[in-house]
Formats: sequence, C-alpha cells, structure tokens
Amino acid sequence: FLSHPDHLGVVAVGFSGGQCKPGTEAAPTALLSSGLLTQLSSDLGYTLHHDDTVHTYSSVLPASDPPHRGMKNPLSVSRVTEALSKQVYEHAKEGRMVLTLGGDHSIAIGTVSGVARGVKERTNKDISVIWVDAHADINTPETSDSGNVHGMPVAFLTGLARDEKFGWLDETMAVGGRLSTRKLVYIGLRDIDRGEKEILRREGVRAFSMHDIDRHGIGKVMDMALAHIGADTPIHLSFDVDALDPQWAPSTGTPVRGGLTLREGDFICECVHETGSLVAMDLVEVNPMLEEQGIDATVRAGVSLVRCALGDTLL
Ligand code: B3U
Ligand code: MN
Ligand code: MN
Repeated sequence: FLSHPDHLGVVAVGFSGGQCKPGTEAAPTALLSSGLLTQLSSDLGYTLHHDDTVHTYSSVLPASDPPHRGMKNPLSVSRVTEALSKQVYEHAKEGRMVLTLGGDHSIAIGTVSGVARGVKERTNKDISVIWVDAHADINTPETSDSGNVHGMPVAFLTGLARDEKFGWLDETMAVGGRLSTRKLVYIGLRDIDRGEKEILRREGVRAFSMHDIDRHGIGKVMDMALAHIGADTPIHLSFDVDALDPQWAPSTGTPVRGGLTLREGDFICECVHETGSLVAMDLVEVNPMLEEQGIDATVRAGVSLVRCALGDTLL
C-alpha cells in the first residue's frame, strides 16, 4: 500500500493535554536522544523525512481552554490534532510509512484521521487500526469519568462521539478520514470503564483482552486479530506503552498491572510488520518524568517496539 515502503515520515509530538500528568510532552526528545532514528536509518535502511522538531503547536494553542461537556483542554486537543492530522496526511499521501512519537494518546485523533485520509486518497482503501492498550480509549465525553480526552480518541475517530469544537474532524472524515468500528481491533485490554464496555458490546468491536492472551497465547491472538482484519488491508498500529506490564514500562501515566511482557509487545509488532501491510505506527504515553528508576526501561521498551514494527528481525 506504500509507494515508498522504505521511506519513513516521522512526526514528534510534544503534547500532554489529553490527560493531567505533565511529562508525556518530553517523550519524543527522550526517544530521539536514545538514537531511535539513527537505528531506523542505519540498521533498517529507511530514508527519513523528519523536520528535526518536537512539535508543541504553541502557535495554535488557545489562551484559555475551559472544560466543555466534561472534557479537559478540549480546544487544545482539537487544535493540536488538527495540525497533526495534516502533517501525517502529507506523509501518507506521498506513500510513505508514518511514525508518530507522542505525546499522550489523544494525538491519535490526528494520526489515524490523517493516515486514513491519505491512504484513502492514494489507494481508495480503508485502513484498519490495531489499538494495543490496557485501556479501550472509547469513552464519549458523557461516559468518561475523568474528562481526559486520551480516554476518548477512538470514540471521536469512529464518529461515536462528535463535538463542534472538533469541526475539522467532520470535514476530514468526509474525505476518507473515518475509522469504522468493524476495522478496529484491540489487544491487551484490562481496564475498561462501564460505559466503554457497553459501547464495545453494542458495536461488536473485536477485542483481545489479557484474558484472551492468557487463554490462547499471543501467537494465536495475533492470528485471530490479523484474520479479522484480512489480507489486503492497510494497517495503522497505535501502540500505547501502558499495554506493557509496568514491570517493563513503569514510566506511563496510568499503569495497570497484569499486562504484556516486552517480548509479547515486540511479537505483536513483528507480526504486524510481517503482514507487509503496515502504513503507520504511533507510540504514545511514554512519560519520562514519572519514575526516575523506570525512565530508561520505558524508553528502551518503546524503541524496541518501534524497531520490531518497522522490520527489525531476530534472525
Ligand atoms: N478509561 C479511563 C482511564 C484511561 C484511559 N486511557 C488511559 N487511562 N491511559 C479514562 O480516563 O477514560
Ligand atoms: Mn491509550
Ligand atoms: Mn492506556
């Protein structure tokens, strides 16, 4: 699905307004200074398209941003994801693979809509999204207890939630940027709000929880997840580092015990790479400020996941 599979667009997003803990805005710098991009170009042979900037979108951030329908920082999230959606779209429409380094998971409103639109325009195909996360991030403003928009991106991307402050998203969806709930697969879930469970059930979303992984093993789960997506479908992998067990990724805003091992996370990424259908990856929710001891581990885990998704093989 890529006209330039060895060309990689990289967008570094220093944004943490989708949740309340400062620190995720520092993740791109931490990931980049660990040498991630050098590894992708030297070891894996990608030609990089990167502006050497960690974007903070300060020029579009509003002076005041009061809560709206319970959402915190609604206008900031909207403006940042609007700008990000355009950046990602520019890479996707050129037929490049796109890597976005977050930032909290609210930024996926920008990445998934931008990739979906770019891929649709170029290939007339709808993307599938593999959402690897401890959480389903499918709250609507009304079902959310926290008001944090990083718990809502999937609801906005699928049109289950709409808001006038996100008017740009309606326009982007109208030109191919919408995600169907049928084209969405979750892996790693273990902390779902009551309202989210109802949405997942009602919409019949394909979801593999930690229970499913314990029962079948990650190998079988990946077979089932990829079978649901089907061959010949471009895949966007949105990887929340909190899908990993806190043992492997402690430096994240809402860690939940009982998660994936690093090897299981890497395996998911390797399987997605093997399909040859990967068009974009997000790595989100790394928070280098949270746990002194865990910084190195979480950043290293993130680097490993990206390398595996982009084609680093064991042998
Ligand atoms: N479902 C909860 C918690 C949460 C979602 N995403 C993260 N945490 N990282 C909420 O706030 O919507
Ligand atoms: Mn998430
Ligand atoms: Mn999460």
